[in-house]
Amino acid sequence: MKTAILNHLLYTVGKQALGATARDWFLAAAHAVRDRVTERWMPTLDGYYRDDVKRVYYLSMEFLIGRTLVNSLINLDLYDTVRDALQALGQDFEEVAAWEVEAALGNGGLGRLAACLLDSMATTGVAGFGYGIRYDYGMFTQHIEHGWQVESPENWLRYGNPWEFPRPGVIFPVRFGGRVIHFRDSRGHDCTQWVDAEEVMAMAYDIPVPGFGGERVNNLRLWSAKSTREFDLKYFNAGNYIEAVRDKNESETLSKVLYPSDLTVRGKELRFKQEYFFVAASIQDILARFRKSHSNWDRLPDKVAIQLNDTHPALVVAELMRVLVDEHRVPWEQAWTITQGCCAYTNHTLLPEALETWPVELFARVLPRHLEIIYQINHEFLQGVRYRHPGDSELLGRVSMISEGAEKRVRMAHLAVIGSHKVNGVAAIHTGLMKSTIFSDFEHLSPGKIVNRTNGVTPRRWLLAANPRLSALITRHIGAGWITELDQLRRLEPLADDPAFCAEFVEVKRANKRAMAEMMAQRLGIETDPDSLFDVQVKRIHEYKRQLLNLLHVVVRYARIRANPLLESQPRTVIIGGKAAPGYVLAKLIIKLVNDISEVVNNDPLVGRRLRLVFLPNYNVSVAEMVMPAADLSEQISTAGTEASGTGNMKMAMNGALTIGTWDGANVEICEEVGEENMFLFGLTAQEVARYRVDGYDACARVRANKDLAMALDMIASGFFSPDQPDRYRSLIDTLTVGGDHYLLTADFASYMAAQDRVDRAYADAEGWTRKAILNVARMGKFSSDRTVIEYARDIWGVDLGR
Ligand code: 26W
Repeated sequence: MKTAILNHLLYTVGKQALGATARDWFLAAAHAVRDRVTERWMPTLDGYYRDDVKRVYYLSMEFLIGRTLVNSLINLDLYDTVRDALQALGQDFEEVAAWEVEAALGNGGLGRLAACLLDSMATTGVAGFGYGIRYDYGMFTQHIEHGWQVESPENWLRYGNPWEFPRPGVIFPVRFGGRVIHFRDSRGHDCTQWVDAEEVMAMAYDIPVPGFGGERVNNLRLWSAKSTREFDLKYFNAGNYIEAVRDKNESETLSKVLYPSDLTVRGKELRFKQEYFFVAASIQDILARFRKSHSNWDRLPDKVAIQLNDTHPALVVAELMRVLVDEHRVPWEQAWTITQGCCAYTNHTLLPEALETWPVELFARVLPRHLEIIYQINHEFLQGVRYRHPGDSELLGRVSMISEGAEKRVRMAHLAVIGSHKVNGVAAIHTGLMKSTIFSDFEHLSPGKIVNRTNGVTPRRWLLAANPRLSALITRHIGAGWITELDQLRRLEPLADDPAFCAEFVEVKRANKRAMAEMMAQRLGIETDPDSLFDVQVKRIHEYKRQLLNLLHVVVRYARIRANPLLESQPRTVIIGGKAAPGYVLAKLIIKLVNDISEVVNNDPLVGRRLRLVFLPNYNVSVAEMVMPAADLSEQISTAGTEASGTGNMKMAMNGALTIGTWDGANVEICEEVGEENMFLFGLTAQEVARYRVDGYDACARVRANKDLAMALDMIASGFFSPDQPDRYRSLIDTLTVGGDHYLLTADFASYMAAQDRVDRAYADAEGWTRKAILNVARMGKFSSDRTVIEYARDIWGVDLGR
């Protein structure tokens, strides 16, 4: 390994040991590791050809991979080897590893789930291929200036990406615009052609994805936009060199940047083009691979499963139809059976503002042929509905793929549902709500199509790699089988009553908290007490996730200390982290509020060690890897019925945090596993929330009726935390009162405060808390993404894993 690293330092990086920077050492080590990954990658792909296996294609606009070095070392069992080799070369492993820039090609939950599923496919034995976009700029870096979020672009490829293989030979044209012509060919067949379109090229970059144990290495293929040769020549021949290069730039903007907003990207033509860009390239690649060993199109669903990660790749349905019908002359009916047989769609959100629709006008301009195909699919679908439900014209309007109104729009979710053989939600409650709300008509029309696949997270990254202290402790007591069979953690249960084990467990948590406290002191200049309760809420900033509810608790706690300076109070460190979409004004205001409150609280000598509030800047995968193992309390407090699943809830519980949460998303199933006595659940149920919304309720009356709530809101609204601009939070607080409090913070407030009191009391009983924390770890087996993948494989992908 030493020689391998030195060789790469010299021949790949072009440096000598003398004068090599830590980054040079990182690159050299990464290449040495990549060699080992590559050796296992080729045989894996060869084996897939040889055995003609069914391939699973996971299409996602986002892959939030994070850093790769440590994960590869762990999956290949090379961690000690490389650490020792670097040591022998005079380098500190952790310092070198810290130079890796993470691949942040995603916003949050949806992108991170895609990365966890890739790891689990490679580990459990699925021939799984990711397809996505190689954004030049991934998720922005968040800086805090005067308490406000400031975004800066992250040029993550500046020093090269050692994990990727550019494939200049794998390049496909993708067309936009033009028009459609219909004609009859010499044999009298009706034909359709899409002509006069502009062309952009999609070039492949491959990233190997090693499974745990290193036997199998799958592939993640990301597309990058390149201008076409013809494009250049057209202008060049006209003598306009500068124009040619300008246009070249423009066509390459397609893969320039990730839209940094989950939930809404309204009317952004570039985003629409990005979606088609990666869909069209992926379909060409998938079909070319199929055609190497098959000639019968009917066999496609036996060999190809295409999973749509939300509706962002839903154009697959229309594109696959277009290619089969227009280019390969497959009869329409047959093409439709094939398309439905291949596709399945995962829904990740119920929020109406997040359901993608695109104006028909935009379709007509950018993808005219696809619009025709969508109309045709819709026509046939509605005919079937009309036949089964004669006279129900309202039903037709509700299920149509086109929403009528001032502006006609294509409903991408309906395209995805109708074009798929299975549709899934990501937690039991979420799937139930899909069936009873947004997709209730489809549930009646095709019972059994909508199924649940509860999310999971990979225990390799989120326990083994992120929390080496806890994983060593676990392995010492129950062996290493849990790494690939997480249910084995159950064997820890009896140890919850073993004082020696408990003592070790406490020591692990304390060490993780100390490391976290050091980081906060170093990077943020905030001193925190590692013996205080670490209360953590890390996730995107959203009204529905209710970071504001968390802040109300902090304010009440602070006010109580001020009102009674001698009050005994369980010391707390409240940590909040997350990015706001750049255009989401209220979310950015919430970040400023965290910082304003923390400024006051952390500098108030009256408070002493009893309370700290920390905003953790630039929350990303690497930060998460440090935070998850240090959390005591996991805040999962979304309005019931709004968080599809959540996955941070799983990561924290797996690392021994107790959850304070609502009856939402996967919290419900975590409760089923770990037991309600080991969590702090509170608040309205999804049914109650729905009833409140129908009946309407008086938020202002709620505020008047609760002194703590009224006081906290008044302190914030009157400028107590923002003396430099007393009305800064007026608009934010108004959303909770005169604004109607859509996310029901005032309705859940009292119940949340009561749950926080239970937390304090439970934490005061150190032994009782430790027991609960151990039982949380022991009972999280269900939430391995290996289980999730196995469930998808069985009857969505039709892949036999021999289990
Ligand atoms: C159109 C722009 C856009 C971008 C992303 C719309 C919607 C999204 C995602 C659906 C947002 C997202 O990340 N959803 C999260 O998915 C996770 C994985 O299933 C769940 O755990 C989270 O609860 C859900 O919010």
